[in-house]
Order: sequence, then C-alpha cells, then structure tokens
Amino acid sequence: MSIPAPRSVRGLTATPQRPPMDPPHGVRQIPLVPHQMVAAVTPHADVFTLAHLGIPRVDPAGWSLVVDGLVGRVGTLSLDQLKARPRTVVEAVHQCCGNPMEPRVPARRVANVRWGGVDLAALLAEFEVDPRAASLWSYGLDGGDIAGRHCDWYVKDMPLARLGAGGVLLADEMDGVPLSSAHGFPLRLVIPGYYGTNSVKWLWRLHLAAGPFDGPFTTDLYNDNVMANGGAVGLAQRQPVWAIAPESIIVAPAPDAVVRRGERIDIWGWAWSFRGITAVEVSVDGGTSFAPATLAPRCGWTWQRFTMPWLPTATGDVQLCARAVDADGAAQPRDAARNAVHSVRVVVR
Ligand SMILES: Nc1nc2c(c(=O)[nH]1)N[C@H]1C(S)=C(S)[C@@H](COP(=O)(O)O)O[C@H]1N2
Ligand SMILES: [Mo]
Repeated sequence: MSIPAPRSVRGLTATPQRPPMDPPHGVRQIPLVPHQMVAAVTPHADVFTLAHLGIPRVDPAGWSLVVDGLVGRVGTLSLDQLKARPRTVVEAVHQCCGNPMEPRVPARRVANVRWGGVDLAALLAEFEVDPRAASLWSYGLDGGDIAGRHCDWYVKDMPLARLGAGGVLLADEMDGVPLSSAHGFPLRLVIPGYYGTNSVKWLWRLHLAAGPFDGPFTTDLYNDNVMANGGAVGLAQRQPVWAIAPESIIVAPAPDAVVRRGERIDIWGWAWSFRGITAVEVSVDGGTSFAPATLAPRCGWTWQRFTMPWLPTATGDVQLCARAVDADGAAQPRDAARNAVHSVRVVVR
C-alpha cells in the first residue's frame, strides 16, 4: 500500500524517519481487572498499555507535527510551539475495545484518565480546513506488518463531525506529567467517547481528507461488519469501531467475595458510553430481575459511579450483574458483545 507523502513545503519536514522501536513488537499490559478499578481517576501506572507494532522512542528535538491535506495552509508545529498554545485538561474514560478479531468478547480494559494538551478544533481552525474535508487521518510513527498487510504508519480516521461534540485533544500530558513513551510521547490524539484504538499515539501527521482512509487499522481491522462477514467489505460498507457502546463494571464486591447474611453492603461500580449513561440497573439473582442503582451524573467525558445497597437474606452463591442504559435508550446486551453485561459471583454465608 502506498501512502501519499506530505506535500513538501519549503524548509519543512517531509516524511519522517521511523524512530528506534523498543520493543519492536506488540505490547499489551493490563494492570487492573474490574474489582481493582477503585480510583475515580486511574493512576498513571495503572493505565493499560496497548501497542500493535512496538513502541517508538521519539527524540523530541527532531519531532514535529505536520498538518496537511484539505487545508488552506499546510504547516508543521514543533513541540515548543504546541506547548506555548492555550492548554486544556479533559478527564475521559479510556477503553480498549479488545481484540479486533474478537469483537463479541468483552475485554474490560478501561481507565478514567485526566489528559492535558491543546484543543484540536481550535488548532485546526488556524489551518483553514476546506469544507470538502470530512475525515481526519492521524498518523503514528509506528509501522510494520499486521493482518497480512504492510503499513508504513499506524493510521486511523475520525469523522471530522466528531469535533462538534468537543473535547478532542492533542495530548502531551497524563495526570499532570508528560506522557510516557508507552502512552504516546511526545504527542497523541485523544478522542473522548471513542474506543482507544482511535486515539493515535506518537502522532506525526494530521491529514484532512474527503473520505475514509484505506489501511489495515481502518479497513480490515476495527470494523464490526468486516468481522461479522468474515472478510473484507468495501470502504463504503465500513462500520468502524468508533463510539463507545454503553457499558458498566462491578468494582465491589470482588469475584468470590464472602458476604454475611443480614449485613448490608454496597454493590458499586462504573458505567460509561459515548452518549453518557442515564440509568444503571443491578441484579442480585443472576439477571432474572433488576433494580435501579443510584447513578452519579456524568462530568464531561468521565465514567459515572453507580451504587446500590444490598441486604442478603439467604445463604448460598449469588450472581450479581449490572446493566447500563445510555442516553439513546440503548442497553447493554446480556452476552455475545464487547459490552456484554458484567457479572460477579459472590458467596453469602
Ligand atoms: N500509533 C499507535 N497508536 C495507538 C495504538 C498503536 O498500536 N499505535 N494502539 C491503539 C489502541 S488499540 C489502544 S486501546 C490505545 C491504548 O492507549 P494506551 O496504551 O495509552 O492506554 O492506543 C491506540 N493508539
Ligand atoms: Mo485497543
């Protein structure tokens, strides 16, 4: 596959060199399972790391960001120029959608992250985006072979209309400190409300285009109908894994916890989606009946805490489940979906 090189601009960066990759292969670190996700804002060290092709070690001195494509003004920005811009902080749920080859398997790789950086919509306005632009192609410095295809760079596309909902960030900080290499140093995209795969790390190029990008991470992988049909579908039939579907996790009690009959406990956890959650229901009988939990309001793009008091009245095994409903009225499916209902077995003694 050939990727068009950025139009060369006098004195400005052309296609960059790939930085050293360490490691030169995929990384998957998932420090927390749901019952460990007790913090409202996930500490830096507890945020999962996903990298398909390895981790580029970027020298910030030689780094710059290219903005090109359907813009009135092509340009590049150095890290210093970006850091000198007005800054913003966005707290947002951050979720990996799981293995793209297994779109119906819940992975529950999730965190709630405080990102710092610059607002993308404000920055792009300065480049005079052409009205024909409908898609933002974001390029990472990593590349290699995946799913039988070669890619020069990790590239994702985002509908430009997403900017209208706000919060899209070029982030250089996580929880007040510079991004680590694993999380995208020196700069990454953050698209609140979209699955993590869309938030391109080690960003080097923003390309404005009229239509979708054709590449392994946009055309073959991360397309629900491609996976459902077991093969490639045309660009027009794509169903990209973009907006996060309604989901909830039970944090407490933990799996296999022993609780006392006649002693009140709180069942609590987190719920989130692109649109925001309007109700969470909890079941203490394996999903036969549900009762509404108390739900905290959403604050920007954060996950929302739910809690329900429970007084166990009989001894034995109990299957607890939580089900979130979002602002569209869409509810979590019982099973066979990446956002299937989370269920926890506890023992009442
Ligand atoms: N350049 C680049 N960006 C990337 C990826 C990648 O492999 N390369 N992985 C994506 C995936 S699948 C996820 S879930 C998130 C993970 O971000 P984190 O490792 O900072 O938590 O980064 C996304 N951005
Ligand atoms: Mo992911």
